[in-house]
Amino acid sequence: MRKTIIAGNWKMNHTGKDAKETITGLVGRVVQDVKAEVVVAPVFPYLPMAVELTKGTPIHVAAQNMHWEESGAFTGEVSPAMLVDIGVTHVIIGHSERRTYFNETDETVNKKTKAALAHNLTPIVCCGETLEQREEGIMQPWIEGQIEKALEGIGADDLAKVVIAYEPIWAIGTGKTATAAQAQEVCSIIRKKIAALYSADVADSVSVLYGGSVKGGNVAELTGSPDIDGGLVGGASLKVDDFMAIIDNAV
Ligand code: G2H
Repeated sequence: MRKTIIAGNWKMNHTGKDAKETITGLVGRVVQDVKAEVVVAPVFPYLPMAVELTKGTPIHVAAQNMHWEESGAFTGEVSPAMLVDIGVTHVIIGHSERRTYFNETDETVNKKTKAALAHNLTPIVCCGETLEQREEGIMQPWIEGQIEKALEGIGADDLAKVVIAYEPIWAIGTGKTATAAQAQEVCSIIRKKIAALYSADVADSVSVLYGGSVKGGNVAELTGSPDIDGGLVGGASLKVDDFMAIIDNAV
């Protein structure tokens, strides 16, 4: 049985005071027997604070990015070992904003995914198509290609630890949510691709999330779809009430 995962991607938002208030608010409300696995991804400077505040709670802390190398002359980068060292458990990899603005490629996504697994960090690997690609009718091969390249060289044993997030680029921060049917269609394409690359059993063990304007009002329909196991939430994860509505309504 795959677990429901609700992950909040704060992007480059919240300075220390707001980060502390938001996490403290969540800690007070996310109960031990919460149905979903709850993850928050603040910016790098506040990760240690997030880890400290969530100790002993069911809330996990993710980084929004990392480098794949262990250490060395990589100015501005953070290694997987450093994230593990401070108690981070998850890492978002290949978000479309990183692909668009910071030259993240399928190759770097693959290297980062392998490095995360090697360090026992849960990679949340993002994929998604642009509106143009959808309108040109190439969404399916594009998504399948992203999945194949992201997972290249990763063994079946590691797949259950991988989380995939489908985020149609046209639905990110735009207020336009993919319909549950559109999101389900692509999450099913992703699962079938994993089944073709590995096996049906392996595909069945991988959590596939939907991201793109997820809210308390649409999360139940989205996560009620057979191949959608949770949400990667941006804007609506910044306020405790909004994020709690998503956590509480996820199925
Ligand atoms: C998609 C999502 C979180 P938002 O990027 O990763 O953001 O919910 O603001 O569309």
